[in-house]
Amino acid sequence: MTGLIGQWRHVFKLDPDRELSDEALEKVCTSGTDAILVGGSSGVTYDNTVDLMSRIRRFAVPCVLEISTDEALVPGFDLYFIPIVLNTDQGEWICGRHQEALREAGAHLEWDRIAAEGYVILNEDSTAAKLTGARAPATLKDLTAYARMADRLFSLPIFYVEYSGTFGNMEWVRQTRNVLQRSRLFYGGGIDGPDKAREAAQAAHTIVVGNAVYENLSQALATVDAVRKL
Ligand code: 1GP
Repeated sequence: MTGLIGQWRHVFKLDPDRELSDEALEKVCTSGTDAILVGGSSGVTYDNTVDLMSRIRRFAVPCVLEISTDEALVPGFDLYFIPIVLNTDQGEWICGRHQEALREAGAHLEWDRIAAEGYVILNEDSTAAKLTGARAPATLKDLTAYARMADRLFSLPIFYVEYSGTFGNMEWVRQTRNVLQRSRLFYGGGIDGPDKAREAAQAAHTIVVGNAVYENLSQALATVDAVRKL
């Protein structure tokens, strides 16, 4: 199942803590995107995660939970992504919380449905950066060092370049993708329509569109086609 990730070019990220009408959700799920990623940095609970999952489940699109809190570890998703923040010195976000969760649930997990994501958060003003104490890499060399760490040292299936809320430096993204041998580069942040989607998809393996779904749905939906036509 995790092998599928290698084919993905476009993903929508939906936040269980934000409102989305049934009509909007249907458009997102039937848009032709490769998967729906469910996750958020704040306000994610078991109840709002179950609720969103069951609404997405009415459609055939693969549905993935990005686990941000073990309180919201809801069964029934196709895949589970576990973020590991590489650019923080707060150990709880690297392996502390993960170890605690595995102490309780580790013996019962379906490991072929689980993939770790090595995150580097570049927008220090984002909720995710503030929460995890992430410090943005100052240079491309710093960023590619994290990429090699994810790819070679830890063999992580996903290296996630996270600019959440702001559009990043695509030249950095492209050069970072080029150092990866096994990890898939996911790029997320500030993709608000087809032009940025195209630019980001030329730099990254997989692009993630989040906020635009809530801010401007038609522009968000247009990102799918923009990537397909590349
Ligand atoms: C957030 O990378 C995703 O985790 C998407 O970012 O919300 O800025 O699209 P945006």
